[in-house]
Amino acid sequence: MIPSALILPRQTLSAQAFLRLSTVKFALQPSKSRYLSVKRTSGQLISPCGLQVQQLGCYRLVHISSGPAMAKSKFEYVRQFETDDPCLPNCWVVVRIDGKAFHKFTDVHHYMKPNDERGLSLMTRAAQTVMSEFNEIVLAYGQSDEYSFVFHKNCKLYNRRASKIMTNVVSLFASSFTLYWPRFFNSQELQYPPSFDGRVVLYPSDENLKDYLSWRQADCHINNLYNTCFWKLVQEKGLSPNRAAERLKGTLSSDKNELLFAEFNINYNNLPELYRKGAVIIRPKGTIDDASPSLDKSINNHTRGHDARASKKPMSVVLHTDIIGKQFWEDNPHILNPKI
Ligand SMILES: Nc1nc2c(ncn2[C@@H]2O[C@H](COP(=O)(O)OP(=O)(O)O)[C@@H](O)[C@H]2O)c(=O)[nH]1
Ligand SMILES: [Mg+2]
Repeated sequence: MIPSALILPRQTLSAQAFLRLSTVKFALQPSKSRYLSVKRTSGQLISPCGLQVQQLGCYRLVHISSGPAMAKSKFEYVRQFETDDPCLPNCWVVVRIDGKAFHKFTDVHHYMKPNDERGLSLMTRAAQTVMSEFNEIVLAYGQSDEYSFVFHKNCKLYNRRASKIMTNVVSLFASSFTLYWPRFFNSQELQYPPSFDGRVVLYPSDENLKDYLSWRQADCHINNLYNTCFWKLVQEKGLSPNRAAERLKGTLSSDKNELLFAEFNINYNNLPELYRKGAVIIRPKGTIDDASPSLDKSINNHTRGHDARASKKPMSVVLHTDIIGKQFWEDNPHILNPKI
């Protein structure tokens, strides 16, 4: 009969001893307890054969190795339900995060309308934290309550597992947003924890990627022009929100530009570029990690991130510039091709 536990006298075990019990491997370390007691794992037969004794001492069980021969519990099969979600090779990986119900969050926290410089700068600070954690990000673009992070098309981060990449980005972004809140809002307290959704989108060509970024910047422009007119009508002309919306219904960009100029003496093109163009974060040439594995597997993630964030190196540059035209890409060819 096989005992459910083996009680071994202390003198029989050693510092380097490995007790091989059937397919289960136990590593032993010194212990103050008098005996080593090895319990039977469920369903596994334990036999004391293979016990190697090199040195006298007293040891306790500290670790069950997880090598290929490791014993499996009867529950192990549930791992088969986990699915892998690798990003297609050779595609740009874009992670976009977006604030959850930020119409309410910005109201509760008294954001300036239509743009709050503190809120937008806080978003960029959180995005910079994400960029300093992941060197594989070649560019980030943000506007309103969203940020897009572009990972190099050859990046090997987390074996390109989409959910692993995306959840790491979104959770670090959210925690950084919360951490840095007081720096931007001073004594105005955070009323509740903000959250963000995240998604991964793959773009197979440079053109597709540029068009994606152009789409987000065009969205920034369209919304900002509309919101600037809307809030001017409400705040300075005293229109109700419904009336202001009526007034702007069906208008073209040129109509809105004209409205701002004629009624408020505002030249839209003179408004801050942060509001009109959003924020583009890029890295200085030579600092993009385009293909190498994201980290030495032996180094723990936290150490890596901590080091990167603690570093004083200028890891990123924030621009408020046009990324729709060719000029930006001609001026910064290293973004798409770090080898240049
Ligand atoms: N007042 C103000 N509101 C902002 C600012 N940035 C973003 N928002 C709000 O955040 C919303 C973001 O849009 P969207 O993600 O579609 O809406 P959500 O589902 O409520 O997060 C905008 O509609 C605004 O209400 C800002 O700088 N100032
Ligand atoms: Mg949102």
